[in-house]
Amino acid sequence: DDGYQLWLKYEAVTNPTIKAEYLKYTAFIGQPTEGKILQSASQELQTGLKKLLGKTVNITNSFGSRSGGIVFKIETGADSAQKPEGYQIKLSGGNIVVSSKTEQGILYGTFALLRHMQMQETIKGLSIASSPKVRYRMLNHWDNPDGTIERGYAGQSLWKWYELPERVDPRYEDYARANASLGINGTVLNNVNASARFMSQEYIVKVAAVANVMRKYGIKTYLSVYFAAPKTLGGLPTSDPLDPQVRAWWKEKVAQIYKEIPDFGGFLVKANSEGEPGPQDYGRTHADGANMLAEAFRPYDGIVVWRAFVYKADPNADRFKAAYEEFVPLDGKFDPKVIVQVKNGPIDFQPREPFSPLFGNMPKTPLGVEFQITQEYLGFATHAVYEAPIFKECLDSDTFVNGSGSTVAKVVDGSLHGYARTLMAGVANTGNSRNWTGHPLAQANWYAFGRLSWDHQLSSAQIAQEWVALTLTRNQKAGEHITALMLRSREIYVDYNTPIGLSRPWMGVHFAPEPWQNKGSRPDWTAVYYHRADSIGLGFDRTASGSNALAQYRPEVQQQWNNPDKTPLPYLLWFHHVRWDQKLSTGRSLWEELCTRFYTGADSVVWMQQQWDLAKENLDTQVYADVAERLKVQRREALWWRDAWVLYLQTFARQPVPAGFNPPKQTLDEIKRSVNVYLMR
Ligand code: BDP
Repeated sequence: DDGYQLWLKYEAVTNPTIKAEYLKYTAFIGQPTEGKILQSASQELQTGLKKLLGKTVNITNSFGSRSGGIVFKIETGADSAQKPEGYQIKLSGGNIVVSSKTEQGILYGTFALLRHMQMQETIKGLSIASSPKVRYRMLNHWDNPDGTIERGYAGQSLWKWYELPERVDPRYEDYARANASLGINGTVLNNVNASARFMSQEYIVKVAAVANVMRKYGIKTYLSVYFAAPKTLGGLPTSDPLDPQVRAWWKEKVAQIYKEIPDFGGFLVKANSEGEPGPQDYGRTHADGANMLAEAFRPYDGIVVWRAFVYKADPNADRFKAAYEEFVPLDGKFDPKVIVQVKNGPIDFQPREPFSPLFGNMPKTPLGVEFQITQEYLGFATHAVYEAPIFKECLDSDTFVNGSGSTVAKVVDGSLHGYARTLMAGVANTGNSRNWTGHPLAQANWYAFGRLSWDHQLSSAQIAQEWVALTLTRNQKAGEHITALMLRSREIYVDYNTPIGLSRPWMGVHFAPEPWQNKGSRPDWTAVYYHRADSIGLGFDRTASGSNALAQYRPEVQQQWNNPDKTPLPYLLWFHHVRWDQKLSTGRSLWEELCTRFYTGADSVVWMQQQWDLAKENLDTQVYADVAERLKVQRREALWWRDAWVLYLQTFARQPVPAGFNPPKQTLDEIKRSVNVYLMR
């Protein structure tokens, strides 16, 4: 198994009773109209049934009152309370009926039915109904026009711009199938650090060729835009959003795009962030910039997704507070076609962050959440980190804006503030590696993001079990070992990487341990800015005695985190500068607790290896070997992280490694040298 099929392997059904049940409904596939998306659904069903049951089932338009088949039914408005993309699957008139108000809903229902069959579940009394909780369920590709991927660890970009539009790689269709099977309905093809070339006619026709494939699977295509394109591409003297010429240029541009891509999704914008141009270059606000683009979309269905990932190079500021400070004053000022996209945490996709204080504090502006699926800070493609618990931790966090139970999920799905447009975005981890994601287990993160974007109430465990059964093995015991490994993997990673609320958004490669890094072109691009280690202690004081970032949260949230004695350990160093000898709730001092985490975290990778080995007999040999080898790398790198942190922090704490743990064999200088190798050109 080379991993190419992802969770769409459709392995033959082995349970004879179940197989007999399914076979009763294989006389035909009833597809009532010729719609393109319905055709995709029929084809997928035909492919799936052939592999699951070994039988080719014919697709027919004229099935009248025949029974014994699987039938698609488009419901007319009145007879269903479902959202347009929702579906129902039930037994009726001797058929399995998949119904929805839209073709897209039928496609999602078809994938749900196939999932049900892959899991070998009975269809007696079958009745499944499901609707997406969020409207825009989107992948963000950070893919560059030259084929590289920013923070991508699975090879080169899937999009072959130099071959398009004439040659359309068949892989685009498999990409679309995989996403549609999860309910993902949008994809942004290019990096948020955008190239203006995507706004040229040359590239628009290339994008249109990709969009033609996506459309068959209900996926809309979006582009990231370079805010200064009116100047660089259009030759205008300015890109000022209030300049009439600039506004006219964007209107014209959007019209040009819709000519080639009638269902174009919209724009994603990173502006005035990390050196990207934006409205502030002209003394205008984020709202001015976003609203100008929204105006260009007025005649169309498309939207503008404006990112809130901003922080200024101010040596005295706490980067944590930046997005809130810039965006909260703009609440209510955005055009209804704008969604503001907020990273899950206030800084930058760390292994653990508190939820962003923007959630709940912009009741008049639809806020979408942005998760990072690609493992920029999670060990690239060599560490196994199952991310559903990271996504869930944010979604389940209580903002308390409208009293208790005001979770981030309720902000994002619109139920708290009544947003009409709701969005969940994930920065993709795909590339042209044969198995799509580099690390075979990283496929589960794409899967989990997609499933949660449809239904954020699914549990991490349920999603893991599902993914394992569809992708790796249906053997129950083996599945239990693998899901156990997956479910603990994030905490294990945090323990050896950033325990007790440490963070690590330093420069360099985001791969190697560099807690000593103290030089950068700005203070918040150093490691020492974040951990604040000194002879007294460790951590960033964000209470009133420090940056007071905590004040951006509701009082109930502040209460959870403002007292260092009561702050849960996972968040402690996010909010407090704690003395090395301070006794923690575990009975250990901060220094002892840190060492304990670093050591047990790194040693737990051995436990992960054992779990994987216990599943060996029930795994494909190629997949087994690939993951086993990557776990060896992970073990080596976990020790590297442990030793780097322990030796570096020891220079401040000036205490021995606690009894029971073997002090690192290498010196700090030796580790620094090994890290520097990764930074050489
Ligand atoms: C950071 C990445 C950087 C991205 C940036 C962003 O290091 O490559 O461009 O986020 O989200 O995590 O814009």
